[in-house]
Amino acid sequence: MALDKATVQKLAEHLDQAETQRKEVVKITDDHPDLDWDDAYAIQDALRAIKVARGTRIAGLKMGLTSHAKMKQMGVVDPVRGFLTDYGQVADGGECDTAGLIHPKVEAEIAFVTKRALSGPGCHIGAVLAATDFVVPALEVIDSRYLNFKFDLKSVIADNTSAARYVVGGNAGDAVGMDLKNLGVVMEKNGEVVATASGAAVLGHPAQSVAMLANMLGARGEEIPAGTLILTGGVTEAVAVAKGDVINVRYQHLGSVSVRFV
Ligand code: OOG
Ligand code: MG
Repeated sequence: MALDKATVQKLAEHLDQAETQRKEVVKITDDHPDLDWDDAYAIQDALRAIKVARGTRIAGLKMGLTSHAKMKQMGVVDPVRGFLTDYGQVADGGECDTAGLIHPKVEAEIAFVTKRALSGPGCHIGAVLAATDFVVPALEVIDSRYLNFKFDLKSVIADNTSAARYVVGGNAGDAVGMDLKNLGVVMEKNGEVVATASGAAVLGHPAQSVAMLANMLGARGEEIPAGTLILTGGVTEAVAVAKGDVINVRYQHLGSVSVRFV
């Protein structure tokens, strides 16, 4: 760790305020260039603790930057992990209020729900499939707290990987019987197709993203508990949205998920 505890806490409060007051801030590595990976996750942990102390419940976990489309779009090369909140949840077919967001973008994601705990190191696709209760279609609304959505990997980890809102569809599928690599995904914005992909876009197989999460947590002596919802990361580039836009994502075998921005 390059930062002391007080600085970690101060940066977490700074990012929490950027979110709650809906104001963009410069990426934190500008002022703290030697911030390391442990610092970045320590700030995310402190951010989580601030929210939990305020009454927020953690509703799941997420992986981000797991597809080449996303890595290329953001100019980074490694996946990252974050957490989902109760207040981030938007009902399928519901409205997402842009008044609470800075510059939202939407990602189509395949989500897993575990029925058994998963731990690493050594977690692999086989272990993930065996521990999965079901997969569900989802979409994530990301909203970086950083100016113009520009950041480096450490800054975005501290900012809880741009997590803001998410929608989970109710058409659950069996992870074992389904060809998740070839699962087609079509994203439509206001009725027009804006992005297409298949499940393999996420690390070759979306279950690999869950395995990577278990291994990342395992390195800290933590695990993915049973009953956890996990967003595995956008299969396509994120699409910018504004008030009035409607996003509908169609998933082969899993139905569709939609949201209207108001
Ligand atoms: C970071 C979060 C990426 C995903 O699904 O790839 C993410 C960002 O691009 O702002 O959630
Ligand atoms: Mg995402």
